[in-house]
Amino acid sequence: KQIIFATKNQHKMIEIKEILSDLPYKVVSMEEAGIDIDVVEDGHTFEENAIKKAKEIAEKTGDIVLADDSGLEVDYMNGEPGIYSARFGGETTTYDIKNQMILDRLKNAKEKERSARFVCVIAAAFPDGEVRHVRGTIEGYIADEAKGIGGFGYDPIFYVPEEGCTTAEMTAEKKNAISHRGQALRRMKDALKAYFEVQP
Ligand code: ITT
Repeated sequence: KQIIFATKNQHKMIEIKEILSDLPYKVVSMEEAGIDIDVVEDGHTFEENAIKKAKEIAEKTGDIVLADDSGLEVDYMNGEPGIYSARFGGETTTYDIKNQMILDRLKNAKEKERSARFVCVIAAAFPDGEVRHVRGTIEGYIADEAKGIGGFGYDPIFYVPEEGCTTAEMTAEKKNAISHRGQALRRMKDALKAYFEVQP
């Protein structure tokens, strides 16, 4: 049996495969499954978007499909970029520039005002029409400057006080152990196991 993960983001896919490596099912990307479907992300919440991505691909393929909708909420920016994290500053703008845009917006923000979080919602759509979703978050602060070369996206500016570094300065193992995506996927693993117990 295989599970399709409905993402076109290669960085997410690497983290997902690592975190789900102990599942007794093969997790394949859309590319590996030979599927090229664009889902319009027009929901108003991470949940709506994740469920939409998973359901549309599941309806077209008949497989069990997981999807990830995630983003960075910056309190000083009233929760932006949030669900628009991928589109923030323009779809083709590099993350060096997007990260600098956020640092610039916060240049007058005091330390306490720099709080932020990564959010990840994972949705699962099953062939019988059942849909499940789970959420994971990690709290942190927007750093004073970009640091680190690990991870992707906004990782160089996301500072985790407990670790004393940004998520881009952590090993992949460390990030997966504490991240929004790691937490959400471990919750989803439990939901999948429960589903397979009644649906062998
Ligand atoms: P798919 O929809 O194909 O999965 P996407 O990149 O468009 O790929 P999203 O719409 O969920 O996915 O956008 C999530 C964005 O949030 C992502 O592009 C990053 O900019 C940011 N993001 C999410 N998780 C992150 C992480 O672990 N580290 C850094 N940035 C992250």
